[in-house]
Amino acid sequence: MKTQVGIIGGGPSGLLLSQLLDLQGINNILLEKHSREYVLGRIRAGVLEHGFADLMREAKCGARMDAEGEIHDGFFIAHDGVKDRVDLKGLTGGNSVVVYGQTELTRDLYDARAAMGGNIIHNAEDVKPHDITTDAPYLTYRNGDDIIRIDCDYIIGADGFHGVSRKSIPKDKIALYERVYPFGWLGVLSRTKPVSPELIYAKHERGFALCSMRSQTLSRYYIQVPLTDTVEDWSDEAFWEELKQRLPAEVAANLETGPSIEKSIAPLRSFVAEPMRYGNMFLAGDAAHIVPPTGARGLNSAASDIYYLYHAMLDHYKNGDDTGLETYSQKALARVWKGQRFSWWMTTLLHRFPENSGFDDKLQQTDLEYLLSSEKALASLAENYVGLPF
Ligand code: FAS
Ligand code: PHB
Repeated sequence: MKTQVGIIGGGPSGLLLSQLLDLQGINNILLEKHSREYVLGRIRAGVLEHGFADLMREAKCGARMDAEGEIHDGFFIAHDGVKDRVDLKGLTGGNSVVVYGQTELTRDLYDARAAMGGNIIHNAEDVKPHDITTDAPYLTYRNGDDIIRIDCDYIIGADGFHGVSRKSIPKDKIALYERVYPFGWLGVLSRTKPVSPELIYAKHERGFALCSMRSQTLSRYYIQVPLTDTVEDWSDEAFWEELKQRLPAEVAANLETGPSIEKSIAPLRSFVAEPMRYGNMFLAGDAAHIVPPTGARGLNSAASDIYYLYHAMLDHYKNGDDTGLETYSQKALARVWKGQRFSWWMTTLLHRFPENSGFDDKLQQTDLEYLLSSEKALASLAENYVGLPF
């Protein structure tokens, strides 16, 4: 088979790029190792920057997001028994975020690809990029006993943190930067009314908590847990009790509890691979970078990679201009690192670090008090949270 762009990975990054390119008549084939149902079974992000929402609309995949997603003009920071509102709209001159689950966004992308007859191959086993540094790179994958070859101009590694693309780059050609946090997030999805109309990020001596949602009947909650904890350690009752203890009393009193329909623990790490290009292979999304979800940057950082890659491919195929491709890694990383900084800062501000000294704890509390007392500090938080310009 031959195509212009070969994409590894059918998560949000790969799907969004595939859709945008197809709309411009740029041929692409996407290889996903799992089934569509398996991919849609993952519960992940929930907050979209306004830039990502615009990109979904440009990809003609924004209708359900606009109909069912919720515009949030602010969120709360709970601490010391009270909660303070961060007025995103007021602090950014009118910008907001869209609360819309990654699962639904991915479903919309799959539906749009199917409607356009997009070439998406599921259950593609042993996908491998070949001749990456030549002008004739190609992909292979296994289908039963057959090895299928796909010749392409470019390969996009959108295969997430555990994918094959980044690992196909020689170790002396890539630099890895990482910070692993000494805790994870235990997440619960429940068919309950959200406790608050806007998200609540809670700093508490027992640990961080987050109250989020997917709709007015579907709530998403998280609590910080030690890395040694397993899902089996946490009954629904134990989870709800711990969450209540970390929230201000008036919030806890209104918490509607119910059976968990999904419960999982995600480790937290900051990770960046540089550069995001090797030969004619480009890395995008979690294949190149991971953030702790505190700042809701993960999915949004993937979107900005796709924005840059999409315009670079457009300039190459429509105008014969390769500037975008040549500057992709540098431009994408400039924004990725700003997302890394913000996610690290939000995580450091709001989580309990067991190894902190008394001095560290005092600094952390002072950081929060300064933030909540300074319009300029809040404006900086807000402009990062709604999304810096692409
Ligand atoms: P993805 O990992 O979503 O998709 C990569 C795809 O490539 C997958 O479908 C995988 O099956 C496929 N693949 C992998 N290896 C392959 C191979 N060899 N061949 C073919 N296909 C292959 N972000 C937030 O903003 N907020 C959150 O709360 C949040 N929670 C998260 C919880 C978890 C457990 C995880 C893992 C991530 C979370 N994220 C969160 C980040 C997440 O939303 C990512 O940023 C987002 O999924 C990035 O999308 P992709 O880059 O498409 O990577
Ligand atoms: C979520 O709803 O899953 C969510 C929201 C905001 C975050 C992280 C996760 O910062």
